[in-house]
Amino acid sequence: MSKLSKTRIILACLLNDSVMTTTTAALTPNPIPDLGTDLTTEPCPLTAAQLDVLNRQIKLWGKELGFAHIGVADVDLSQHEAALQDWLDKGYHGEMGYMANHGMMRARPAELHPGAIRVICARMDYLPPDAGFASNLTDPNLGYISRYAGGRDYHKLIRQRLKKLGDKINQYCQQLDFDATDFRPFVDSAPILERPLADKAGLGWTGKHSLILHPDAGSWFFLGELLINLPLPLDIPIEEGCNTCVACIKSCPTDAIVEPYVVDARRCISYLTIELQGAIPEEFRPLIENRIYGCDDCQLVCPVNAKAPLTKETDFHTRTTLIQPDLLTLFAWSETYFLNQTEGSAIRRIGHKRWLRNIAIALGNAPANPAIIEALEQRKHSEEVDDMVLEHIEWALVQQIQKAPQSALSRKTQRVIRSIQKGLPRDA
Ligand code: B12
Ligand code: SF4
Ligand code: SF4
Repeated sequence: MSKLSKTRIILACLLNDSVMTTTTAALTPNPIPDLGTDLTTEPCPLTAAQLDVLNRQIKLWGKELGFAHIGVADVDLSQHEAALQDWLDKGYHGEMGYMANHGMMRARPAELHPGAIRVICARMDYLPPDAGFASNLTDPNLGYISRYAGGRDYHKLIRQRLKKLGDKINQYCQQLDFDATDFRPFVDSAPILERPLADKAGLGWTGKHSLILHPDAGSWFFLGELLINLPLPLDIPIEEGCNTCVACIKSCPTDAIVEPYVVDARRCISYLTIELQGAIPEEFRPLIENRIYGCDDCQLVCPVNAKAPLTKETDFHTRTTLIQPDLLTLFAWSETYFLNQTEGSAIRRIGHKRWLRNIAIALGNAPANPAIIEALEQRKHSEEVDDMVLEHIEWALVQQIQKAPQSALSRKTQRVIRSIQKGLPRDA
């Protein structure tokens, strides 16, 4: 079927939208784009009743596919364009060029995928069992890895599930002799404003930390979307529930939440440890403490997370080597071992050099320890270290040496002691 006739069917469906009876929001038609075409030539074969049944079916299929909540929004994000532009104008995206490259297309799903008139928004929970947040953050000799990243990379998993959902919708429509269903799954990587869409689709409200949260589900979940050309009934946004709380803003280690709902990514530990390619600015290094991949603090202090469910996906459980991991052990990983241990994980994306960079900072922040100094000294001479990593190792060494007690033994004596501990453990 040609793109034009598909568009005609879609627009005819849109006109039919006004007879839907499911939700009040469903009665609000989208503005119809002026495509200069005759909209009446091909009637939409799906009736409002059929779309209503399909809508309920989509939610059941979503559950079967592991999504905890599915909601439907229209594609109009025009009210977010000014906030997005302001965020970009202030440079809050830092080095994330892809955030600015697509202009306002990020707020215009219908431009991203022509013909799309609805967004099926999905939530998948990722909180692993035995998260051990406090014990991990309290011990400065352990690395803290954001809990979304300890298991399998979510991008592929969620996209595959969304594709399956789209295929089911397609099959259903084909049974009704409608073979023009057209959909496209999105998860994170593509330039779409996922949170405002999820907010519209009733998946939760936008918290002051800018994440989506739900009274029954907290915020430990990923979002994914299916852009589609069917005029499904719309869901209704839920009421905002932060009220007077400002816990996330107050607790952010780097003051990255510069005003309610607005995060300056350049200050966010998630950006600094994951997105930033080069050196981490010195002012942030002590504040990062032992967080070596991402940060969860604004979610950890959020009272709404008290009720958050654990993930049902065993793939999101934290891998054994990443549970409360010892910094020195992680720092000793060769590139080959790093690639092997992080196979299929989001952590792999930052590469071994940025991994070492992040761990070097955490080692610099750890209490004075001759073993840390030795490990840093050793790494300095490793072939796997470039100038960027080296600079962080030098910084960490300075921190370690400065923290060593004034009455400390000479470096030579310290080395002798370490040799004794290593070589003569019985007599040490
Ligand atoms: C770039 C990005 C980042 C950047 C920037 C974060 C940011 N707050 O913008 C960095 C690297 C810092 C980051 C960090 C994290 N991210 Co991130 N990130 C994204 C990405 C790719 C784009 C976000 C974006 O467009 N930001 C630009 C701003 C302008 O848009 P926005 O915040 O979405 O929405 C604005 C408007 O809607 C408007 N607005 C909405 N409501 C209201 C209400 C009022 C009153 C006002 C004034 C404004 C307003 O203001 C908002 C803020 O400016 C999305 C995926 C996606 N494609 O959307 C994931 C995404 C937002 N990230 C996610 C996650 C999980 C995280 C982390 C928790 C990861 C971690 N543990 O380290 C942290 C949380 C940090 C935080 N508090 O935001 C999830 C969030 C899931 C959820 N429950 O909401 C997403 C959706 C990925 C996914 N598919 O699941 N992220
Ligand atoms: S993830 Fe951490 S650094 Fe980023 S806004 Fe939340 S608390 Fe602040
Ligand atoms: S910590 Fe408080 S202000 Fe921040 S998102 Fe949670 S409820 Fe809202």
